[in-house]
Amino acid sequence: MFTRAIVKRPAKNFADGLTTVDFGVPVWAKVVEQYEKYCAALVECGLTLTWLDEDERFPDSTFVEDTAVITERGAILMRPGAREREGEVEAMRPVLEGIFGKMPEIVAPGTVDGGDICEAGEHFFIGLSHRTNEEGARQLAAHLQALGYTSSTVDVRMMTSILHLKSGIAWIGDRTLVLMNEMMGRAEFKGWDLLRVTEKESYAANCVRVNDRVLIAKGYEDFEGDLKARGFDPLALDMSEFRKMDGGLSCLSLRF
Ligand code: CIR
Repeated sequence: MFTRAIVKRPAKNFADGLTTVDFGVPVWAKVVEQYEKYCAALVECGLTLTWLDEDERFPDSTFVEDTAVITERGAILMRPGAREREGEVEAMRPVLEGIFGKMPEIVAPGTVDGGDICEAGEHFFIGLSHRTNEEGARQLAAHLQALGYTSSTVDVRMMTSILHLKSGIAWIGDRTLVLMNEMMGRAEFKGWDLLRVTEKESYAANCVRVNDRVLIAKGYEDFEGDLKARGFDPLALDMSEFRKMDGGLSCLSLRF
């Protein structure tokens, strides 16, 4: 059960952030509208929100998930792999310290983006990506082990279709992992109950279980139907403007 989430409003220069996709420039009015609906959805799921001020120094800083990993047993500060985003952690630090006290953190030369970390109950999948390096993954695995969790790595560096591990997978409870088609058959997920997302609905793989609901991107009807067929209760949100900046549902909040 989650009771809280930390969110950070998009800055006016959101469109100046990093992106690898070519879906056009985000339309500011739509960014604001979609963001408000996203936050309202978290509240609808029962969460109390902590708002951080927007920060134009970091156009990607609304994607708060990349700055920390929060577990039931404590939080860990990340060290984002894009130089432009490194400074974002400093705004998050006092907020998390106020809640969790002093935290372990990833230090140089390690880098880890929270978007590469998929919690699955007692186990964590750590994506090795162009943002998360082997040293960062090693440090994080040690911090998680100290908290009593197991972890394993999933190398996605050869994949051009995703930025982070969680662009392609999500844990939605018990032994169930949502997996983009391209990752089906990978040995790392053997023994898990897999819910496949078809090639054409790939973006929908970044979904978020929040208490009784599963937040999903709007417009992916096959996936929505598959979730319902398994007894889940999806809540669909338009993510078009965040997708333009390589963002998804999980990136926009830290839930705990
Ligand atoms: C970036 O490239 O860092 C941002 N434009 C998108 C970050 C998305 N974060 C996430 O998936 N956790």
